[in-house]
Amino acid sequence: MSLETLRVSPGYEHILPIEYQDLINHGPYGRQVKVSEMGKFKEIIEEHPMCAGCAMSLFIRLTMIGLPTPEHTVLVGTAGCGRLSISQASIPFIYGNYGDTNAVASGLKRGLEIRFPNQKKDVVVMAGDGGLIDIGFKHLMHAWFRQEKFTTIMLDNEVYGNTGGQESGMTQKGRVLKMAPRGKQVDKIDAIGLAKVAKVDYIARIAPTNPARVARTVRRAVLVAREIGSSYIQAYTSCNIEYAIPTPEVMKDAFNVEKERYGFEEILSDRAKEYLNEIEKKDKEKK
Ligand SMILES: Cc1ncc(C[n+]2csc(CCOP(=O)(O)OP(=O)(O)O)c2C)c(N)n1
Ligand code: SF4
Repeated sequence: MSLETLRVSPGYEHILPIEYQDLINHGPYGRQVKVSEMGKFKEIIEEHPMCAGCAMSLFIRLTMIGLPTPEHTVLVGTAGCGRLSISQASIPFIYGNYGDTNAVASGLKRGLEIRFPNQKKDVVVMAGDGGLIDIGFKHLMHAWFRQEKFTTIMLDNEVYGNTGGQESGMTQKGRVLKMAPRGKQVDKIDAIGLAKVAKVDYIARIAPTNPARVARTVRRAVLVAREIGSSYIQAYTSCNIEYAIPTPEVMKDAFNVEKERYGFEEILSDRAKEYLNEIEKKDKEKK
């Protein structure tokens, strides 16, 4: 997809739905939108079938705002709750088999580089903790070791939400779930630590408590993956159903978890730091 393929051809305006025209004329394609402007532009994702109040759906919505060039982005997802909304976005979406996302994204990014030598295309994987750290573990790690240039976002709700509450490698030790009635026997996997071992160029841990920070983190991760190497965001996105969090308490839970054990952390390689400094300096000069 590109801006040119999205634009309405002259003379066809009257037959295209107003929703589409709105997206092209007042959406985030071709310009960087801000979280503070939410409600004033047409969003890339507006409707989805995820549970009401789900923090994961909020995080995904903010991710769409952070993408630096949505018109040149391809999203890769898989089975799990997140794909229910990611597949509704006005961005090409590829459904990898459960566990295969990071192998699919590796090939996709390489293919796009050959097909579009003059236009950078961003590839972003968004998948659950089960999809990435359990069944997708080998593809996740190998893509990192190969320094593949795409972004992986783990929607870490610390459970298999979509299939009714099995424990994942990211579930905390001791947590009792519908399908882990004895409580998890082993520790949560240190995926951030694994990313460090694999020398991932940009690593962030985040909870959806600060919308502008989510968008900025996504932007930085995608920019690093565009030019430098792999990037990884691990996002706490609670499952109100499986953890029985009443909908009005979802944000309170996010703040508590952030304070206790999910504080914002950003780890950059020297080359990623240098690259982002340059871009952000230019952005400031433009303002
Ligand atoms: C190869 C394969 N194995 C198992 C499944 C069944 N399955 C669908 S979603 C899911 C769990 C999703 O959990 P997670 O990846 O953590 O995402 P969440 O739903 O919690 O967001 C499983 C096991 C599948 N679709 N494909
Ligand atoms: S089951 Fe949990 S993670 Fe899935 S949509 Fe519902 S609240 Fe969100």
